[in-house]
Amino acid sequence: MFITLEGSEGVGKSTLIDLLKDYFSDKKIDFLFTREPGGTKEGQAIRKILLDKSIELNSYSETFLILADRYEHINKIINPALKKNQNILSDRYIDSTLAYQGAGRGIDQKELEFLMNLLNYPKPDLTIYLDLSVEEGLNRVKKRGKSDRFEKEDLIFFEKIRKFYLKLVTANPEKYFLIDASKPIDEVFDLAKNCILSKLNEK
Ligand code: Z5A
Repeated sequence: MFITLEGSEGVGKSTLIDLLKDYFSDKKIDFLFTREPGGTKEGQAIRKILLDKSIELNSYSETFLILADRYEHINKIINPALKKNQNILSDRYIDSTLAYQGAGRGIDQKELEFLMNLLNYPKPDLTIYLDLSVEEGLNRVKKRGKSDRFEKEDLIFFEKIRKFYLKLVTANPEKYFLIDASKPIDEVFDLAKNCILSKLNEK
């Protein structure tokens, strides 16, 4: 089972993943948790460049770095895990590229799809999307302190990203599970956990 988690800044993905890790480990259900960018050693080096506020990147250079990270991730982590029939949950995946580089940076969606198809990537069985107003997400991130290269973007950038995600999720209800991330974290966790368990039972 291949699950991905998506959403804009500060929606609570990392917080939710920590709770899911504890839950599945307690229940002795094997789950591999990984993330993009930075799911591999090579990806961690790429992640440093991507998040470094002092580095100016053209939108295409940013995209190529994201795709290099993903290629490493697919070949070194995701495909081997799927081959072993392991459950895997990735914090961000292809939809992040369509949302951030496509809707956010303005790269044509067809171009992005062409580039991503070169990666021959496995498709997720389920994507959980955490939805939150841009203002609330950025406020949460601000409280946490220090921002990265993406978080210094303006409100309009993140509004475009959220609008894109919502369009994608509404158009494909069979693939996506939307959670209102303004709910208390224990409710968000229950909704995500129950959705994953029912998907696991289906398989
Ligand atoms: N990126 C891209 O552009 N294209 C791509 O294809 C990919 C990625 C794959 C990765 O950075 C960046 O890469 C990302 C997009 C870009 N943009 N940025 N920035 P990252 O992994 O460091 O950042 P992130 O994925 O956006 O995660 P984040 O900023 O760390 O947010 P989060 O993990 O969703 O939130 P959190 O840390 O769990 O929570 C934030 C705060 O809110 C924290 O203080 C929590 O205690 C609090 N919180 C969490 N849940 C709740 C609830 N339910 N209520 C109240 N407070 C809460």
